Amino acid sequence: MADGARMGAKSKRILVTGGSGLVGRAIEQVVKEGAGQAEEEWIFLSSKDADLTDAAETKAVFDRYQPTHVIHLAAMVGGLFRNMKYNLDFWRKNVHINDNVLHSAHEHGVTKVISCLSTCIFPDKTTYPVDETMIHNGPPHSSNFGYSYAKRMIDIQNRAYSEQHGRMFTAVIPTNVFGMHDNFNIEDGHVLPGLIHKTYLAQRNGTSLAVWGSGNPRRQFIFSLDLARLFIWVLREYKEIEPIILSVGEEDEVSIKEAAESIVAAMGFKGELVFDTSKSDGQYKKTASNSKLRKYLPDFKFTPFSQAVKETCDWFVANSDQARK
Ligand code: NAP
Ligand code: GFB
Repeated sequence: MADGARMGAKSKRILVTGGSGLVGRAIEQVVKEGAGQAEEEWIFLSSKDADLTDAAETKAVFDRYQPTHVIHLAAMVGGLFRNMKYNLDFWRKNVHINDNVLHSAHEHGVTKVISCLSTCIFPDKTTYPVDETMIHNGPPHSSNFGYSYAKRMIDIQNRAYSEQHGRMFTAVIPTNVFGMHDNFNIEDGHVLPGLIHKTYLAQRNGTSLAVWGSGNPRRQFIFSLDLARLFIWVLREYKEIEPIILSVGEEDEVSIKEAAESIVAAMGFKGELVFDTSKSDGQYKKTASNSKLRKYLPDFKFTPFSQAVKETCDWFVANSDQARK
């Protein structure tokens, strides 16, 4: 179909790659709750629709939907321990996915693409807080160099598509995300879903809760529904090629120990917390500044951390059978 002019098609067709994941499901929820607009058609993809590491399958899904806008979330994703095991896979899969999606978007004349970096990709040796100008200022932490370099290449590609073809391809840099529909797998997932799952099992089995590492590292956590609302704003209002950090403030940074205690309170766990220091701490901190975001959205309200943790814990307990784990 020339230029995607399908009979009765809405004027804006927004393709969300990685739409079945933590962030994608949050965007789907806020769109359903009214954040969408009449002229918009939203399409949420999973890997069943196309393996985006494959160029032909990527082209086919773009041919099928003829998107005008793309929110590009699809990636090989994982917590510290999965990254430490599979740095090569994180590099290769994500480089292929990103090149296929961005090039298909270019070839299909997509108006705007928003891709996803992460605050864990910043230089390991750096001053704090990190900001958007510092992405390429030095090597990332050794634990996730594969993922980090693959993500950094998105920023390079965005600049190249802008310079050579005038494309509006940009990116956001979320901090650690958590919420409903996360990956609660204890080995491969991130810290909050991992601790929620472990607390659930400790409660059921009457055992202690093993927090990995010292509990001293520090993180800024953003609730997936807040990130989703910010994604919708970026889609509509953000016009820079340069990426923008989407994170709670520096003052909202908590230690892993404090995060574990929030989960314990939310789950009503009465057992013992044990810190397994034989496990890696990973990056001690990656404190990011959200001052660029605040210049645009000074009044945006983040969900209080304890409330977001409680909502996530309640969701997991109610959906533990079908949750990813
Ligand atoms: P997630 O829950 O693991 O979801 C990943 C999504 O990507 C799923 O929809 C998955 O499809 C899809 N996907 C994976 N490999 C694919 C492939 N080969 N072809 C097509 N689709 C594929 O991840 P998430 O936490 O929502 O992350 C979304 C984005 O945010 C990622 O780009 C990630 O790097 C970024 N990010 C996440 C965090 C965080 O803390 N979670 C922090 C910063 C940035 P299936 O469901 O079919 O597997
Ligand atoms: O979310 P997480 O796995 O990844 O957090 P990062 C790891 C930190 O939490 C380490 C501690 O300090 C761990 O010792 N921790 C304590 C646990 N208990 C647990 C647990 O049960 N599970 C896990 N996973 N950690 C990732 C990057 O870094 O951040 C990824 O490697 C990605 O590439 C992600 O960008 C957002 O925050 O350390």
